[in-house]
Amino acid sequence: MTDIRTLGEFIVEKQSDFPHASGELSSLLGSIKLAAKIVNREINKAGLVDITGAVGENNIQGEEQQKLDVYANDKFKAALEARDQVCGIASEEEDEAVAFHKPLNLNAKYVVLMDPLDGSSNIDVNVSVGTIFSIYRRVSPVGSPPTKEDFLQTGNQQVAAGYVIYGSSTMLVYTTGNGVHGFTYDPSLGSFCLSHENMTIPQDGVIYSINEGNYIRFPTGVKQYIKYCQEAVPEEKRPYTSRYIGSLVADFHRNLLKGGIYLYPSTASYPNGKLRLLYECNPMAFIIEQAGGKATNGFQRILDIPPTELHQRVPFFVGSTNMVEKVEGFLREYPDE
Ligand code: P6P
Repeated sequence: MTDIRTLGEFIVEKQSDFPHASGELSSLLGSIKLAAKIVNREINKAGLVDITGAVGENNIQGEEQQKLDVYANDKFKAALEARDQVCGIASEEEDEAVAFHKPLNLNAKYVVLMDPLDGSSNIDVNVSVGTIFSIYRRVSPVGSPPTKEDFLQTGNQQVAAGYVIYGSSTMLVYTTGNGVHGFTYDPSLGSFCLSHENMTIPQDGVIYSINEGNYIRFPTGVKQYIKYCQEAVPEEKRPYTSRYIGSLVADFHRNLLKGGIYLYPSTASYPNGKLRLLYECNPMAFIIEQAGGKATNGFQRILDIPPTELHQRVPFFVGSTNMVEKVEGFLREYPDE
């Protein structure tokens, strides 16, 4: 008897941890698992088929849409609609929220917000990319289409969140509020197998991830933090190291395993930060808190920020608690007018 525990088995096993578990959330997570396998297959072929070029269109972010962006969005959307647990989705690749209209979907309890392929500009250079998802119970009455309020819920209302990292191996990491669990895809089995149960992030770390090319317009507190990391510490060899992949999921995942902090503060190009609150920061914040870490906008817990619009951006500091609190200290000590 092997000790392999697949994602499907684990979800069902843990179903009793989830209040009012009726199997619907388990089935919803199963649809995400299916779409992840399909997207993983295409990403692995990306270098071989003409699917990595831009489609010549821009998404609402003004970013050139890569074919795989669109492909991933379509596959996750279709998988979520097919399983009848979701009444609608919001996505980085969709200007507006998308309501599902089949009768079974109208009676569904959940909405899903996602970045179907984060870091997609890295695809053509074979750098890891990821899918990020966030799940809420709808607040509007079942039997009707979802409303804006269903999608603009505060992050602390999430019932589940997770990401898929398409890297040297493909992993799915998720939480339903009972710890963080990681599953590694085994293509020979076609299954995600439990590889990292109860993931926790070290309280401290030596890795900081930030695009220092934006340094000139960083908040003073962030500049002070970088200086703190780089200062030679006489009694110690240089304790910190800078690691920035340019793909949130990849930087986040490494820091979750090893300890570290990812910083995307306000910059000249992104005065409110670049990352989106609803489908990047909130899910990653839920995961990191469940793993014992911290996520703020520099002054406020990410999960407590009330959303105002679907694609809003926030400054984002996420990772080992001691490191995030160090940055918060510098931001308080060196306030910018
Ligand atoms: P920059 C990818 O577009 C992304 O949203 C994150 O995955 C990544 O960490 C960040 O933006 C990279 O942004 O401005 O450093 O290229």
